[in-house]
Amino acid sequence: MKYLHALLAAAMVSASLGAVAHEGETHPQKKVGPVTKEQKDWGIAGDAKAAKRTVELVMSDNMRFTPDKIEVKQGETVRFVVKNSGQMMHEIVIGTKKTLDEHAALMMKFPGMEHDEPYMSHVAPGKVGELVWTFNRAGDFDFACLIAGHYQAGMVGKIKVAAMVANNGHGVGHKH
Ligand SMILES: [Cu+2]
Repeated sequence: MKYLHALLAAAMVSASLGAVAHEGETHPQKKVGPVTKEQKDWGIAGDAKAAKRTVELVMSDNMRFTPDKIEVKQGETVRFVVKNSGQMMHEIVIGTKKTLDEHAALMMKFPGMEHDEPYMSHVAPGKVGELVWTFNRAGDFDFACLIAGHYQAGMVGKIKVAAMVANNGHGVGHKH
């Protein structure tokens, strides 16, 4: 605060001297937490405004997602609306099989571990959670509930991201 006051005072002094060169500097922009958009192998955090498609999922105490298979096109931003129909906490975490395996192992070791990233949503019983994700990379990905024991009980699903078709036929990976 002291620093800010000093800044403002300095700004006012220079303003009164008619020497304000950079107006913006008198209003230091506070960083208001939009999520950091970090490119992951399975995509990047999306903007709700850009989401043209909503996928509804249900998580239940029988350790299943419904549906458990989702197909999207590369570049598509999807808004996931995730309902927890059970009596216990569930979550959805998107990733690759490898990252989810690793993360699940950590959750078994540290069940109380707090985690929160733009590619996951924790949903209390009876509640609905949301997450918006842009699938800008093609491939086969997974989503899972990583709460200790749930992943191991098979609470997983698949996301297939179909590669964008290139006009000239080049630059598209081989099909499996
Ligand atoms: Cu669960």
